[in-house]
Amino acid sequence: MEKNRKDEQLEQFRVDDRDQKLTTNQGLKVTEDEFSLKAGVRGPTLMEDFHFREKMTHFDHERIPERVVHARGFAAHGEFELYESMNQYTKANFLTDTSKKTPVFVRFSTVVGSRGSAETVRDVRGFATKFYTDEGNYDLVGNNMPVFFIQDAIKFPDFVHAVKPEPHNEMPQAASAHDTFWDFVANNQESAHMVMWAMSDRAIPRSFRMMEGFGVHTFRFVNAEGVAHFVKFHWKPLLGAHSLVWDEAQKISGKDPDFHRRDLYESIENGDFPVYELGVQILAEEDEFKFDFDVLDPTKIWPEEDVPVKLIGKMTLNRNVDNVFAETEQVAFHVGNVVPGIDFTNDPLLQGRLFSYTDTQLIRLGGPNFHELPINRPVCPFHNNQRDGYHRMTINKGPVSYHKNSLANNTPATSTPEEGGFEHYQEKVEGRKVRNRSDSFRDHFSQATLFWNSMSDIEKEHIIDAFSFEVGKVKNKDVQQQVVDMFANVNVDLATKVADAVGANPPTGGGSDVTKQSPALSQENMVKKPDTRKVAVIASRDGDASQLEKTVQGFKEAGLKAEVVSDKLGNIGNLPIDHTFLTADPVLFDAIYVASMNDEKKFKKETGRYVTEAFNHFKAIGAASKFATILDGKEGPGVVTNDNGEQFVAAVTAHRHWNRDI
Ligand code: HDE
Repeated sequence: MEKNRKDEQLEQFRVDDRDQKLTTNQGLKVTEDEFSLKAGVRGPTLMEDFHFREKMTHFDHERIPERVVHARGFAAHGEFELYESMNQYTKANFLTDTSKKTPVFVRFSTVVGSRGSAETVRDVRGFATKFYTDEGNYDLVGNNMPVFFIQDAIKFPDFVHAVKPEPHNEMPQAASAHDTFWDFVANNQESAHMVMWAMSDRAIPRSFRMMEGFGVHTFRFVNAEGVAHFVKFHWKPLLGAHSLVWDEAQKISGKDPDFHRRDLYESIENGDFPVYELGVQILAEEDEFKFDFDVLDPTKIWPEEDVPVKLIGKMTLNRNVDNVFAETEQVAFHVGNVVPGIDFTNDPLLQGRLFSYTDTQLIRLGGPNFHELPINRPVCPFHNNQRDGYHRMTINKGPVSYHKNSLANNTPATSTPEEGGFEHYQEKVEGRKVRNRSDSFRDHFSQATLFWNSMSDIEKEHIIDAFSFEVGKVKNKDVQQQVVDMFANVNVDLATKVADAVGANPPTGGGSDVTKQSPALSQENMVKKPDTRKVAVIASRDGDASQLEKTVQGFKEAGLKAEVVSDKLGNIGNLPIDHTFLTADPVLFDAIYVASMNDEKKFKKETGRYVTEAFNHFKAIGAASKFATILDGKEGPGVVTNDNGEQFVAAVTAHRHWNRDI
């Protein structure tokens, strides 16, 4: 693959230790790396053993603090290509020049869990993109949900303290199903809309490749004439947005805690590059007050049916990192990294984020020079009078490190906007200093109801189940009741069912007169494709090899990823067996197909287990007609017992078959 500018830059820092001599960090060749220097073979280790000291000291200091939120993440490199110039709205170079391919680095993450936690937990997912543009780094630090729990950044530490493991016993890990989170929710009703998203299927994505991304805040586009528009950013995956089911997600946490990173890593290694289209919703400044919500309120969406999403480009992730620590862990995103043509608004959540990101990176990355780390460097030159600090790498020459000066001809010099200098949008601002919130931010429930109204029946059922699980884990009865009463303001049926499930009193008030729906919010309406869906093809080593090869080939041609599962490893004809019943599990596949079986009791039992588990998770299951009895009377949508491969592929493409009596 041709190297892009970022890749070329990173190449200067790559080190390949293979076939090299082992040395100390001073370059001294080492004769021995197994035994420390001792006074006598059975004697004490000597202080002068500099090799031992250096090796151990470095090891002792290997860890840095994990991110205070979004600690568990996984990233990949890629490129962004623009479909059409957006110069009517923005002067950002990477959004106006369609001939450019802008290198990007994207880090996906969960929010709550620590760095080693499982990936398929119920949580928001981070979707942070660094665009290495010719005008500097632009970071779109978004999530897979378009709203947030709070309206003002000053509440972020409180929110995070409430959702993280409780401090007295550090439980539960990577989960919001506990008292302090729900106590926070009940006492901070602005969280209602986001909680609906968090209880929905969006919180358990099937894959990082199958989830949307949102900038959340309202930003500003500013064009060359200085005219501004409000803008919201979206990422739309070409594979559509799809989810796991909760029981499956929990089991995957045990069977493969790396499920999402493995999926992304393997897809990229296989050349199945995930693609996301960049969408923008654009609003003229004079339309700011045209809506029944405040466009600056981060707990509100702009329904796509009211403000259409215009797709303006696509991002392809096509390269895995070489080193997770150097790249994924050391990357430093900042919502304040903008380029000319993109600016902020007065969204109070956005304003607070502008402070937090640099601040946290100063401690996490150990000083003010983290911009020099290879992954964080812009691909364009950078010059200023900042000097020194821990781990400074550049050697800035000359005596001058101040502005203004004559000695260096007053350089580095500032630039006019025409020369590409960033000019803050000259928004008129006036007001009294107040600690308060605008009344236009006070409706917390209408859009939560809009979200509920927009869900299909099965998605509603999942939301009720998620509330019942989470609030069911809450020990404090008052908190449970408060949550029930709060969500009655979203929908009485929802609250009543949750009350019933957790043994609380049904709500006495509540109700909503919002009847509006936004079909774009339901994942049931998303595009569904067979591409890269994983099928476990169960086959026995003594089965018909040529038939198996044909079946697997057929699935592959349809875009599916077929992996052979059997009782033992080895080969069937020319096909290697990928997994055994033990090393894989039905929850790790999108569908199961029984190509052949033998009569051994254990084989049948294991095959039956695979089929039943997949059936219970509403997945496609199929069997060659000869082996259809293993499906044990399971029938209905998504169960294919004839030899028609196309029917099976169609059943997998449907993602899930909810009309099953389970
Ligand atoms: Fe973040 N957030 N955040 N956040 N956020 C961090 O920065 C913060 C918010 C998001 O993969 C931290 O480097 C505040 C919304 C992502 O490296 C920290 C507020 C959205 C990532 C921080 C928010 C996000 C972070 C922790 C409330 C979606 C991971 C480590 C005002 C639009 C980026 C770090 C990565 C990370 C602060 C709310 C997205 C502490 C104060 C809303 C994707 O600085």
